[in-house]
This record gives sequence, structure tokens and C-alpha cells, in this order.
Amino acid sequence: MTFKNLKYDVAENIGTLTFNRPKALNALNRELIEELGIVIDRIEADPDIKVLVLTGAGDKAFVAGADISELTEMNALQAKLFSAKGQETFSRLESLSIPVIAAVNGFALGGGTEVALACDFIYASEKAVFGLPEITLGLIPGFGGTQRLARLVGPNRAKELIYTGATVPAPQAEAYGIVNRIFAPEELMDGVMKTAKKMARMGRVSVRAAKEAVNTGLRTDLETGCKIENNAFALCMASPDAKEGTQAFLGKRKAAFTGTLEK
Ligand code: CO8
Repeated sequence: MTFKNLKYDVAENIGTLTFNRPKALNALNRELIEELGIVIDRIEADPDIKVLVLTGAGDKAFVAGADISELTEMNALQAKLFSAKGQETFSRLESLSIPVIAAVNGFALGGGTEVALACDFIYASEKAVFGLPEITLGLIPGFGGTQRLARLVGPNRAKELIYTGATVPAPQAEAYGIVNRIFAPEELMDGVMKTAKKMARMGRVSVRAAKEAVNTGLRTDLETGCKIENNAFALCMASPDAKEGTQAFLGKRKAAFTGTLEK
């Protein structure tokens, strides 16, 4: 299937989704959000995809936000529906059962920072710039940015960034805990793929359980989170991959995970 605003490629069990509107710095229009939803459906239905990578076409931007020319055409109700659609789609991205890495290769502003925050973690080029500049347009973030940024960096830092619309270069974003690792621009995708391949070799059941334990646990108190972890641990223990992983360790060989559950 081909898309108008995205590219989606698969190699070695890794899906790469490229926001592909370089003339508009990959800004998110309604059609692109629809297409993103279709790719998410496809990934959920494909057990061969073990990791998803998100990046932007061209060498300037990851995503420069929601498409401002489209926003100006919307009334309040249409904007509310678009915000809800984006929030829902980014939440589905966040809840994908596989790891998702944002490879931020340039500007990630507004909706660009918001989609990156819905990924499991962010690797960035030295040229990357983050920020939620919606306030400078008389708006606020509408794709989950007020919520995810505050949870990630704490409310005080998030409020400062959101109220001023300040942009944050990659090293500062790393210091804030928004970015895990920074690379020279030409080394970003290699660095991302190295980590993606490492994760793709792990067992699907335990990767999924780990992601669910962290994500669901963060939405609750520590005691309940530990209970979630405890149940997820038991599920892993019942999987063929746990037998394989532990026996491979004892046999001093490399584990060959199948990612299956016993019937
Ligand atoms: N939307 C539409 N077009 C854009 C966008 C955008 N967000 N960003 C850039 N473009 C276009 C420019 O209009 C320009 O087009 P053209 O060549 O036809 O004039 C082209 O991309 C190149 O951009 P610039 O010439 O501006 O490039 P610069 O290198 O001078 O500047 C910047 C790069 C700094 C990234 C600059 O383009 C910029 O500030 N962009 C806007 C950033 C921004 O404000 N983003 C937030 C948007 S609002 C948002 O994300 C809200 C999300 C929640 C929505 C909720 C639903 C209602």
C-alpha cells in the first residue's frame, strides 16, 4: 500500500515510517494522521514487525508541527475533532505492542515533539530542535503535549517551555531527559538501527510484557504497578522464550527466541 504523506518500509523485522511532506517540513495534516492510523493497524496485525522507527523525510525536519495552513481553515469544533483524532492516534502509537523509536533528524516542533513523545524513546541528530511553540500562534499543544511533556520532564519545566514556546536544541533536550542519545546527522539512522536490531532479537512476549508493565505502571501507584509487573513476569515465565533464554544461558549459547506462547 502506498501513502501520500508517509513512507513505510520494512527490513529485517523493523518497520520504518517516514513522515513525507518535505516541502512543508513534514507538517501533520489530517490525511497524514489518517494514514498513520492505517500503518498502526497494519503493524498490529503483522507479527513479523518487531520494532518501529519514526523519522522525517529530508534533512531539515522530523515534523514541524500540525499543518498551520490547514489549522487556519478550521472552526473550533473541527479543531476539537482533529485534536481528538491526533490524540487517539498518538495514544495508539504509544500502546503499540512493539518498541517505537523516534529518530529525530531536525525540527520537531509542536505536533512533531508530541508524536516523538508518544514513542518509547528518542534518538536525535545534533541538528534536532524540540519545542511546543503553539503559544506563539495563540494556541496550546493539542496532540497530548501538555500531558506527556509534563509527565516526562516534570510540570515546572514543561510549563516554562509551553508558556514561552521556547525551542530546545538537542543537547538541552538530552539534559531534560527528552532525548536518550545524540548522533552526528549522518550517523543517526545507523545508531537507531543498531538499537532497533538489538531489540528485534529479543523475545516478542517479554518485550511486550516489559512495555506494558512500564506504560501501565506509570499510570498507577507503585504498589499496583508492582502487581502489574508481577503478573507480566509470570506470563513471561510461562512462555517458551523464558525456557529458551534461561537454558541458553546455562548452556553457554545464544538464545533463539520464537516469540510464541504455549497453546
Ligand atoms: N505547517 C505548515 N507549513 C509549514 C509548517 C507547519 N507547521 N512548518 C513549516 N512549514 C512550511 C513553511 O510554510 C514553508 O513553506 P513555503 O516554502 O511554501 O513557504 C516551508 O515549510 C519551509 O518552512 P520555512 O520557510 O519556515 O523554513 P525555516 O527554515 O525558515 O523555518 C521552522 C523552519 C522554524 C521550523 C519554521 O518553519 C516554523 O516555525 N514552522 C512552524 C513551527 C510551529 O509553529 N509548529 C507548531 C504548529 S501548531 C501544532 O503543532 C499544534 C498541534 C496540535 C494540533 C491540535 C489540532 C487542532
